[in-house]
Formats: sequence, structure tokens, C-alpha cells
Amino acid sequence: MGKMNEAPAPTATGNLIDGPNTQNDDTRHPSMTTDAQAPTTDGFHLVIDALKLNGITNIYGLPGIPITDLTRKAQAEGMRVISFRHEQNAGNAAAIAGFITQKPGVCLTVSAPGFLNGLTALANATTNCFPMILISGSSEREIVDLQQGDYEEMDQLAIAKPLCKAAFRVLHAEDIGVGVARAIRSAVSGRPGGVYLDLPAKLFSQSMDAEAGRKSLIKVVDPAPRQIPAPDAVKRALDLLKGAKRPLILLGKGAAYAQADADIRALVEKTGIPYLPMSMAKGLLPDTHPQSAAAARSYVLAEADVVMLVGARLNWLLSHGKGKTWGGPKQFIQVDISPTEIDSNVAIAAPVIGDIGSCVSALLAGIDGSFPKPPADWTGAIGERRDKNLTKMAETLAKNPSPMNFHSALNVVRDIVKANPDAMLVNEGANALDFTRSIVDMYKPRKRLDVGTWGIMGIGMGFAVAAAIETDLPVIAIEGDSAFGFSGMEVETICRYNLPVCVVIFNNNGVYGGKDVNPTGHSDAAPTVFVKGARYDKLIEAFGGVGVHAETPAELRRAMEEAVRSRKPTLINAVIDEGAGTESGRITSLNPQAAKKK
Ligand code: ADP
Ligand code: TPW
Repeated sequence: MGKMNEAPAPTATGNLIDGPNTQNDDTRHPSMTTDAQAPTTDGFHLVIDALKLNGITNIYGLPGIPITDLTRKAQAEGMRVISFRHEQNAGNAAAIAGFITQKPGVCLTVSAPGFLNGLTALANATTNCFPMILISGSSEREIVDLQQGDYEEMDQLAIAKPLCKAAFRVLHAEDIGVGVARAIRSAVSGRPGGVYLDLPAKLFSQSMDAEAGRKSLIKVVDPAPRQIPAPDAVKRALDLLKGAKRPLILLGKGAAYAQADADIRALVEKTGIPYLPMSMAKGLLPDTHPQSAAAARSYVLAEADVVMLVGARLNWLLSHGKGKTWGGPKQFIQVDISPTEIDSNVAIAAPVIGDIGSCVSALLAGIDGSFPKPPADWTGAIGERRDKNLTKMAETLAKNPSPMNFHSALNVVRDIVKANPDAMLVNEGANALDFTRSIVDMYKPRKRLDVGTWGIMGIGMGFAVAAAIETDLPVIAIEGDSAFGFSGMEVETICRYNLPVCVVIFNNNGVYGGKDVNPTGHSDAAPTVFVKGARYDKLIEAFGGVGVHAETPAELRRAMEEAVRSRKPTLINAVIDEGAGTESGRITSLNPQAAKKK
């Protein structure tokens, strides 16, 4: 391993600094005395080389001390550096890049405040099982640890630790390779999640012998090793499934992440079992698939006797697997990579632990022509309910009220997505989220990106940027007006990189709607109400994008069609009836209301 020194950042543009280096005159550093002419490298270049060596080509970040030069040099070295206006959006972009690609998305931030701004995204990535690495510059260890008041002083490693899967700090340039390798493995192996990598300012300017530096890097072999399920676990699951009278398969975003699309589809189709997709698993099979039970969701959850969860947790989104939603007694099969997920809410009769690709293919191997089809009275009852609900939905969608409501606007979005099934759909808000999820059919896997496990607002523009960067496909972001506000400044980023993003703001004048009034009669607006009739379309025009104000479905349709066709950054201000939504959308029951009587 080569020795290093702490020379100032070299001025070279390449990662190998050839020939005489003026900084090498410093004879305090033994490496320089042995061979003053030897090419050197430095911390900046080792970080870049380590990432590139592992196939990481994009960085989502925001420059400043001490990582400004890292962003510059990364760009000079051919990486794509996407510079944001706020770190939370860069972090969200990195997280969803991880979900889309199975490679850890990298977010790069400055010390303390930048780091903290990125931390929400890191925690959210961990919660959602998205692989990401938050790389943050940090201040001088000696000063930080003695709390002597350094520039942007903060013990970032300690703060990040409880919010991610793993946290590492690299103090020596020769350890950068190991640090990056450990970060990658931690992010993508087992249950994916967020990782923090702390790089103190001094590290970047450490220089070392270039050849030794190159040798210190690690190309991670098999970063997310397959985890093969035990044959007896697979048999137990199949036996349970075979004996079911009213079986149901529930697909979660883990199943979408796993990229085992063909096998998952084969599992559903070969067994003939009805399935329900969780929100980000929509499109794993087309939502129009005859076995989809989405339009009979409450019926199947209540009535099923055996439920096979594939990459979905029995958390609040599934009412913890118990209570009224789940009706009568039932038995669960759970396919998941995390053994400790099992029994976290209710007893799991048949856990199948392994990666979803391996588990589903093992299950498939045990399903032949003799596998019993689900009883016709079960599939028939689901079909009846589904058809009734779809007919009802079609009637609602066909109405054309003025102003638009969520249904009439989403009827347009539904058509646009149907005509462009490859487009990526980003979605946040309350009503804007819930109605979009239930009305807009998805046709392909990993196209729907949304607020995930936390129901977090603010993912919108970060997700949209990363979706465009990672796939080069058109992106449609359906945003509540409140939701949009959390990341709205990134429309500049969208315009700057000329991304094919069409943002549609469902503008109903506030959080959930715009009808609340201040009961005191004071001129302050009610807490949930925004400026009425705001023109969000003007925002994007400030940066050269296309702004459209749409008051009718026809106007919305025209604008969306043009946005997808032209691939120009577009923001459509879709005016929605301010009374059309409900408080908290579909999760009103979780909203504590003041108990105090007048
Ligand atoms: P949803 O919100 O769609 O219900 P969750 O985020 O609750 O989904 O659950 C995703 C589950 O998928 C997690 O328990 C996670 O451990 C699991 N998971 C993620 N990736 C894989 C994989 N490659 N193989 C197996 N399980 C996975
Ligand atoms: C980080 C709480 C949930 S939904 C929502 C808020 C503020 C906005 C709803 O209004 P919007 O949608 O977007 O206009 P619509 O269609 O109902 O009118 N802070 C964070 N996350 C959450 N979830 C909240 C606050 C919330």
C-alpha cells in the first residue's frame, strides 16, 4: 500500500498526475523522497475512480466546501453530475435511481447543513428498501471531536447511523476503495437500503502513489448475492397454496425492485391465483390483467384464506395483516429477503426467505400441470365485483364537471399513460396520490414511483429528475399543489438539464383542498389554504420551460400530449375544484381530530 501525504489539491485534470509535481517538493512526506517523479493520485480522484470502477456513473448532489472540486472533477472524468437546488431532492433522486437500477444511487452533499438536508432522503430510502449512498464531506475530525467550533461542525457519522443500514468514515486515501466497496455492498445486499459514507475534507487532498492508489480500489464482485430459499420452505409454501380455497398473491415494491418480472408474471399466470399490486408494484403485470383483483381490493383482503406476500410488508399500508380489513382467519406465505421481517405483525405460516428472483423461480419449479386452479366460485366472485366497480368507475370518469375534479382530470392522465406505457409516472399528494393510484392503470414494471412507505411529501421533482436521467424516457409527475411545493424549485434543474419531464399540478388551492376558513375572521388564511388561483405554470417559464394553464380536460389533454411528444420541460397548472378532495385522502382514519367539544 502506498504512503500518502496531505498536499493541497493537485491541479491536474486527469486521475494520474504525471511528471514533476510542485507539491512533491515537500520532503516531510516519505513517499516523495523515495521517488519524486512517480505519478500520484489524490482523494478526489480515488473516490471518482472507485465509483466508476463499480459502474456508478451518476452523482446527484449540490456543491460547496469541501466537495466542490469533487463535483467538477467527477464531471471532467466523464461522470454525470446532476446539480440540484436542495440536497433533499438530490437525495430523493439518488434513492429512486437505486430502485430503478438496482445500483446504489449516489447523493453528494456538503458538511452539516447539506448533510442534514440529504438525511431525510437517506432515511426514506432505508425505510423503503431503496439502495442509496449518501456521501457527505465533513469537517476536521480533530476539531469536531473536541467540539471546538469548526466550519460546519457536526458529528455526522453518529447522526446518520440510526437512519441507515450502515455508516462508514474514511480517513486515509488508501482506504477509499474499501470504503466505497463496503458502502456498495451494504446498500444492495440483503434488504437494500441507505448507506452513509463520511469523507472528511482533508481526505480529498491527500495524495498517494498512483499505482498504489489504483491497486487499493476494489471492484465489488457479486454485490447483491443471490439468496437461494431452502427447499423445505418452498415446499411448505406450495403445500399451503395448493390447499387454499381462496388464495391471493400480494405483490409489493420489493417484487418490482427484484427485476424478476417474467417469473413473477409466470407465477401468477401458471397458478391462476388472483393478485393485488401494492402501489409501486403496479405494472409488474399490466393493471388490465384479468387476474388483477385491484378493483375488488377490500373483498379479496377480507375473504382470502391463504395470502402469499411477495416483497411486501404487513405494515400500516396493509393494516398490519389484521383487523376488519383482513376479515376472517387466514394464513400467510411471505417471500422476502429479510428473515426478521417474518412474524413482525402476525404469524407467518410459511416464510420463504431469499431473493425474490430465486424464490419465485423455486416456487415455479414446483408448479406443474397438476397444480390446482383456484376454485371458480372464488375467481368468479372477484370478477363480478371487479366488473361492477369498473363500470361504476367508468361512469364517474366520463363526467365533465366544471371546474375539473380529480376524476375528470385523471381520466386524461389515464389515457396519456395508456398511450405511452413506457413513460415513468411520479406521483405525490393526498387526493392527487390516492385517485391517481386507483384510476391510472400501469402497464409495465417499475414505472410508478411514489411516496412509498412513509407517505412522504417532497419526492416529486427529485424522483422525476432521476427517472429521466436513468431511463431517458418521458416522465409524467402528477402532483398535489402542496406536494409540489416541497421540491418545486427543481423545475429549474429540470429545465437546466432539458429533461423530458411533464409536471401536472392538481391545483386545488391548498393541502387537501382550499375551502377551510380562519374561524377567527382574521385575515390570515386557514393553515391548509394557499394563495387562491395560483399560476404555477409561470414558475417554469422563468427558466425557459413550457408553462400551460389548463381548466378543462381538453386543455389538459392537449398540453400533456404535446409535452410527451416534444420532450420539453413542461409544467401544467391543472385547476381542480377546491372542494373535490377529502382531508388526508384515503387515510382519513389515521388523522386524529380534536376531541374537545365546544
Ligand atoms: P410495499 O410498500 O409495496 O408493500 P414494502 O416496502 O413494504 O413494499 O416491502 C418490500 C419488501 O421487499 C421488504 O420487506 C424487503 O425486505 C423486500 N425485498 C426488497 N428487495 C428484495 C429482493 N430482491 N428479494 C426479496 N425481498 C426483497
Ligand atoms: C414531509 C403531510 C400529507 S399529504 C399532504 C401533506 C402536507 C399534502 C396534500 O395536499 P396536496 O394534495 O399535495 O395539495 P391534494 O390532492 O390532497 O390536494 N410533510 C411531509 N410529508 C407528509 N406526508 C406531510 C407533511 C401531508
